[in-house]
Amino acid sequence: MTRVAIIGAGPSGLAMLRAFASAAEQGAEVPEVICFEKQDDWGGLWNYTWRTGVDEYGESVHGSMYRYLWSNGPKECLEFADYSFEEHFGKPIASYPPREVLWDYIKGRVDKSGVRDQIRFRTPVREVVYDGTAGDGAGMFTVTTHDLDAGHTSSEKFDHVVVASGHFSVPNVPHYPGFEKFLGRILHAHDFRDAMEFTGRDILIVGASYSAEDIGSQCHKYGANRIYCTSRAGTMGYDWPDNWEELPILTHVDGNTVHFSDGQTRDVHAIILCTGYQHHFPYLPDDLRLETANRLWVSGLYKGVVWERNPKLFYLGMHDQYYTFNMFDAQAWYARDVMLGRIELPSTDEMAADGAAWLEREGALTTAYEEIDFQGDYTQVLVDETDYPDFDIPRVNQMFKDWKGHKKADIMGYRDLGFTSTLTGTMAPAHHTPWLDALDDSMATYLLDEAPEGGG
Ligand code: FAD
Ligand code: NA7
Repeated sequence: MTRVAIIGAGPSGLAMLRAFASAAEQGAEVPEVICFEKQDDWGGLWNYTWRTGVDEYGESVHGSMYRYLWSNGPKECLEFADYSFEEHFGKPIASYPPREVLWDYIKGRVDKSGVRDQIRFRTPVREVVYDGTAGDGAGMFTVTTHDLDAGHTSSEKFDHVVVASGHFSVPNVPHYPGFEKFLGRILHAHDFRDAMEFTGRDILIVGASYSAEDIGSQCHKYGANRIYCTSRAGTMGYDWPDNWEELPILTHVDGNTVHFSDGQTRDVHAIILCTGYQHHFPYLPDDLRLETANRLWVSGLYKGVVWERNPKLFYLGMHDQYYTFNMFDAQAWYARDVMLGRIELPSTDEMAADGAAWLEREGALTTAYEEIDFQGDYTQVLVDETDYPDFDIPRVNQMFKDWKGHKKADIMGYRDLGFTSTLTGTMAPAHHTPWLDALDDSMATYLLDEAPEGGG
């Protein structure tokens, strides 16, 4: 029997399990599928951990999410096309749920599919080796894993490997002169856990993307005194609260004083490096390893999924993301259909030419709206080639564009607005408490119909 190894049980790996389960439900003969997950539960980044650094086994901590994290995009843009939020929660909910709510939703679909026993938890993959000639189709992968409970490693053969280990976990940590003598705390966003640590403090945030924006917003919400943002690329351009200031890139640090390229200085208690992440696959050899920056098109992957140099290997979730869960699903459905022989791959040259065309289009993108359309078009291609339920991608593109506009209009208030599900047609109700006042991010409080006594 054909055997498939999936590396990681986050949203991408779970999409792969769900794709095979869906085919099996429809009577298809599916391979034996085993998913290896280094953490002790599923959900990937959505499975919050308080730990930083290394875990109880000495493994690097995967989690980059923090307490009080709320979705930074509308849930209607990521809804699984085969499992609506309304089906999961039994009622309509607001558009920007906190992390625990989204984790529950992710778990709900795979619980229902009965795939948990296909996952080996606390089992990091240590090495993947292909024993044939790349591209000959005859070889097998040897996957070596470490059972952390039993404390031993073992190797198994697989026909296919699906890499779904994420790419927002291993931090990109730049150095600026004077960091080594800074008189406060320097941390990367990956290790940020609780904004209350910075209540009353003056902080510097380095970077100008999602983490900078959201960690800064969290710190403001939980009472940071002053928030300074510094970046190479220019300002984020939002209408920030009065205690927030955007500055040019820092040049160096002297004691607690940060110096910026225009000669200004500010004194801070802490520096949070929101400087992005690395695609990092220490278990893969050179010939199988994807190397890329965080971008909307990734070279070397046909349809963004198939490793062109050895099409028995697949990657999921490797692009920079507007679309998330539903795009991972479409990718998983595509990878499944290649593995099941339902999709025949073209020649290596044709795959490369297809990728080159996407890369060229990506290179010409100049606005966020164009980027959204680009990723929507890409997702549509995968949906069209598989039986993943068709969902209204032009509407989702429009929701992303509206979301951009809402943020521009009110960066602290955009989460209070709602969107209509493309699956159910239901307009999301307003949450009982505006995001800026909602200090309790628990699922229990979030799902209440009215604000609890004392505030939500
Ligand atoms: P991950 O969620 O990273 O899962 C990868 C899994 O692989 C993990 O469980 C990990 O333990 C496992 N793994 C890693 N290495 C190994 C190994 N060697 N062996 C075995 N298992 C391994 N997206 C949104 O849609 N909305 C949001 O609001 C949002 N907020 C975000 C906030 C933060 C701070 C971050 C970092 C990301 C956010 N994202 C958000 C994007 C996020 O990347 C996706 O939602 C999603 O988690 C990606 O799923 P994944 O399965 O590809 O990767
Ligand atoms: P991103 O989106 O990859 O952004 C990384 C940011 O870090 C970006 O603004 C970069 O600016 C900046 N950066 C990178 N290196 C440096 C150095 N050396 N100095 C200054 N600034 C630097 O990562 P995020 O963490 O924001 O978002 C990733 C995911 O997490 C996302 O899905 C969110 O939902 C949460 P640049 O443009 O390179 O100058």
